[in-house]
Amino acid sequence: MRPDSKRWVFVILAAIATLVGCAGRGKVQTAAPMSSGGSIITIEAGNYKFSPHEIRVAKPGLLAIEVKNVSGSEQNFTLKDLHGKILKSVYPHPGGSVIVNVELPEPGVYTFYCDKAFHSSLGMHGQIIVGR
Ligand SMILES: [Cu+2]
Repeated sequence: MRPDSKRWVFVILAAIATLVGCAGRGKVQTAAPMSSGGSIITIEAGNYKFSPHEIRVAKPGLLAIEVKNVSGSEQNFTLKDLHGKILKSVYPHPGGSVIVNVELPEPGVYTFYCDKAFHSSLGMHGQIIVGR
């Protein structure tokens, strides 16, 4: 396959993944690769949910996350490593956003949630799936 057609296969697969993701309770999105080598994604913190709630990252490395608070109240974004240790915890104000730069050193499922009382149990949580 020519490099060009490989690229199109990827774009089409990504589009299908996005469509399938939209059918669920939330959104699944793949982090965009940056020329510097890491990946970037924007996560919206709404009322008791994160969107996307599932993020796919192609491989281990730096992930830049913009956490946008689109709700009318205070929210939190806490990210844990594969062993349950907190990597980052930030509080974007209503209408504001915070950039979180985090190193995800190995493949696996990293979980995130909002630490405000009851928010996580009401659905305000998600995961970042890092591939090999
Ligand atoms: Cu919250």
